Amino acid sequence: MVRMTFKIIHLNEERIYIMESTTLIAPDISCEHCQHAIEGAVGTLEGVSQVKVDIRAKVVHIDYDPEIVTLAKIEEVLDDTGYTVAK
Ligand SMILES: [Cu+2]
Repeated sequence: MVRMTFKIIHLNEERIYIMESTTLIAPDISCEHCQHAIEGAVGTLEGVSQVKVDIRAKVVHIDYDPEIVTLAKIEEVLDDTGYTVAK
C-alpha cells in the first residue's frame, strides 16, 4: 500500500487546524476528464481544502480536516464518481 498520510498544522487567531494530507491511488484515472470529475466531486466536500490529481501517477492528493470530513467519506465520494481507491 502506498497511501501516505501526514498532518499539517495551521495556526490562526481562533483555532489550530490540524489537517490531514493523504495520497490515494485510483487506478481508473486516465485523462483530464477524470481529473476534473474528481476535483469537482471531492473539492466541493466540506472539510476538503485541496485536491490535486496526478493523471500520470493515477493518484489523488487531498488535504482535509478530519474533524469535518472522514477519509472514508472521501473514498466513498471517489467511488461514487467512478474512481475506486486501490487498497
Ligand atoms: Cu479520464
